Amino acid sequence: MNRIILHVDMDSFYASVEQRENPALKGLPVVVGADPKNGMARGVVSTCSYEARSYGIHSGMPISRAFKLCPDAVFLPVNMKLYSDVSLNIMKIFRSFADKFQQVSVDEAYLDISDIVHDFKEAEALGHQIKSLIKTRENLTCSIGIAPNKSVAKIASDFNKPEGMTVVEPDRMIEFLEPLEVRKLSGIGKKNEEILHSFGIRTIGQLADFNERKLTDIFGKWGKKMIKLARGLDDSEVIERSDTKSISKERTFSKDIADQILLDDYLDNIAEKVHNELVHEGYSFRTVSVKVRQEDFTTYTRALTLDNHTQDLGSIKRLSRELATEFFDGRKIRLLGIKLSQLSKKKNTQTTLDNFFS
Ligand code: TTP
Ligand code: MG
Repeated sequence: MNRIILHVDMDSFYASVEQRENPALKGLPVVVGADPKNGMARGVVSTCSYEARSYGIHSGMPISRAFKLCPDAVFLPVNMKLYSDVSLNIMKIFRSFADKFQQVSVDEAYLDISDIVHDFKEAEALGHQIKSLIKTRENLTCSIGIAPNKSVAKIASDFNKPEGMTVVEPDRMIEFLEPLEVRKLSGIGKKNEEILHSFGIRTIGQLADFNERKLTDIFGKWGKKMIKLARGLDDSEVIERSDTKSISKERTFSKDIADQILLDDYLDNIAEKVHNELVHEGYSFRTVSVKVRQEDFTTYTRALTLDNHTQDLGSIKRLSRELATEFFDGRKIRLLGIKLSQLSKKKNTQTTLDNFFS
């Protein structure tokens, strides 16, 4: 069956967030990265606004070089906490459009929308919806690529940046890929590009037509894969890596609490909040962790892992009480938190206790 894959990537992400936070920076060359120290510093450029790109500045370039190219640019330090918060928000928006969702970096994700739209025309309409939601909710712009597979969708989202929307239907895929530079294929970096150039291969079309045996002699297994990608063949699936994802909530009390009944109540309340988010995002969990911070700021965590995934609120309440009880002994507590991890999209309601660790 033909798939429809959407790849979305935010435009000049860190720099756009900075411009959003401080509208006076809109339209200016903004460079996010190391402090240039008047051109004497060593660090690199993390990213820059499109205005700064017109001076030749780009990600990974020494900050001293960026300073030479445009000394009047606005140079800002990396504010990772801010970008991570925005990243969480935009990922939530992307995720709300498809069950099959895969975040690939702080600002990009794949959505398998094969079961959600009938054809590429509808897919494009969905792409516009995503863009407009990102604009109205987060006041940011993104670029979208839609294609029959992940590899081509990613190339397509980059094709017309910023604020791009490129749809590559199956019958136009080869025509789309052929003239592009080999570097556009994911996995082909500077080194591989140089090797390919030395064999006279500059475009994806030339790579697609190259002798497969020769390419495997040069690159091994990767050569085979490279040719497949150049021919527009990629059957890799959009899979959410839920193993790294977790859902957590915590509460710092305005006054430290020692009363066990009150602490139990607060813990139940936090359990309800994490449970709400768990259900809202359609996950089940296996591991519950509890975080307890005492009045002197010493912080403890305890965790329990179940045999099977579950979505059950009663289990979250019971297990978190079990884990926290050793701290509810009259000592004053500043903060309580619950984290659910080992998440899965599957729903299973068994709650057998498997192992206990702290
Ligand atoms: P990218 O999506 O590669 O770049 P971008 O969003 O800034 O610009 P565009 O997509 O419009 O071309 O990376 C996302 C963020 O990751 C970027 O804003 C900053 C960070 N990043 C680095 O810190 N170092 C790097 O070398 C790169 C490429 C990105
Ligand atoms: Mg980006």
